[in-house]
Amino acid sequence: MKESLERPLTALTGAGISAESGVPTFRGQAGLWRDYSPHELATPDAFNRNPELVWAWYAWRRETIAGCRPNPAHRTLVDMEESLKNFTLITQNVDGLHQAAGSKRVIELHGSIWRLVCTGCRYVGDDKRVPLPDLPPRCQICGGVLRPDVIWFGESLRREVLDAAWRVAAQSKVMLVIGTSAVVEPAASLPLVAQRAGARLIEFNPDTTPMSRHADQVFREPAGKALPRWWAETRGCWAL
Ligand code: BV8
Ligand code: ZN
Repeated sequence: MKESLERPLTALTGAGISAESGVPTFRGQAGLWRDYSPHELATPDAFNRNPELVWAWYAWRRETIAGCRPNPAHRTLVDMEESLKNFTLITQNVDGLHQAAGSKRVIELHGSIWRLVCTGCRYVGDDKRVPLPDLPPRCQICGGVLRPDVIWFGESLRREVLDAAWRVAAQSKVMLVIGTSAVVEPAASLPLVAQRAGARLIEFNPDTTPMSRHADQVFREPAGKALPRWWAETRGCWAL
C-alpha cells in the first residue's frame, strides 16, 4: 500500500535507541551511579542542594557519551528524514547522537547535555568540552553557575517544544516508538495522542512497556537490528 504524502511518519525515541552505542539507559544505570536514581539527580532541588554532585553525574555522562557513536538505528532515522518529506523525529534523549548521525530536524523534548545555561544571567550556549575545566562550570559573562540545558523532573517542558511535538503526534499516521520505557510524562502520552488521531503505533523495544498493549505492531528486539530491517522492508510503501 503506497502511503500518500500527507500520511506522515513520526518517530519518538528514548534512551534505548542509544543503548547499542554504549550510552547507559536510565533504567539500567551503570557503575558508580547505580546507587543514585536519575529522579534524585535530575531535579532542580538536587542541583540547588548539591550542584557538585549533580555536575559530577552530568560530567560523567558527557564523558561517556563523547566516546559513543551513532548506531544503525540512528542512521536509519537519518535516511527516513532524507527520503521522506513528512518525517519528524521527536526525542527524549539529551545525548545529541541523532544530530551526530546526521538528523537535522529533531524535536528535543528534554533539551541537550551539550548546551549549558547560566543560573544567573540566563546566557545559553553550546559547550562540548570534555572534560569541563571546572565543576560546576562558571558563566564567562556574569560568573554565575552554569547548568545543563535539560528539562529536569518537576520542570515544565518548553511550551513551543511541547506544542510542536503534540501537533506532529496528532498529525501522524504511523508513529515508531523506539527505545523508551514510556513512563516519563508528558512524552509518554505522545503515542496515545497519535493513536487517538488514527495513527498506527509500532514499538521497537526488547522489553514490554506500558505502551506495548497499545501498539499495533511490536518488534521485541534491539532497535539497531529491527529498525533498519523494518525500514528496508517498508521504504517502498512511502511516497518518497
Ligand atoms: C513536567 C532530561 C510539568 C534530564 C529527563 C503527568 C504529567 C506531567 C508530569 C508528570 C506526570 N506524572 C508524573 C510527572 C512528573 C514527571 C514524570 O514523568 N515522572 C515519571 C518518573 C513518572 N515528569 C516531569 O517532571 C516532566 N515535567 O511534566 O512538567 C510539571 C511540573 C511540576 C510538577 C509536575 C509536572 C519532565 C520530565 C523530563 C525529565 N527529564 N531527561 C537528563 O536526561 O539528564 S527524562 C529522562 O528519563 C530521559 O530524558 C528520558 O526521557 C527518561 C528515561 O526514559 P527513557 O528514555 O524511556 O529511558 P529508560 O532508560 O527509562 O528506558 C529505556 C528503554 O529502552 C527501556 O524500555 C529498554 O527496554 C529499552 N531498550 C534498551 N536497549 C534497547 C532498548 N530499546 C531498543 N533497542 C535497544 N537496544
Ligand atoms: Zn551568567
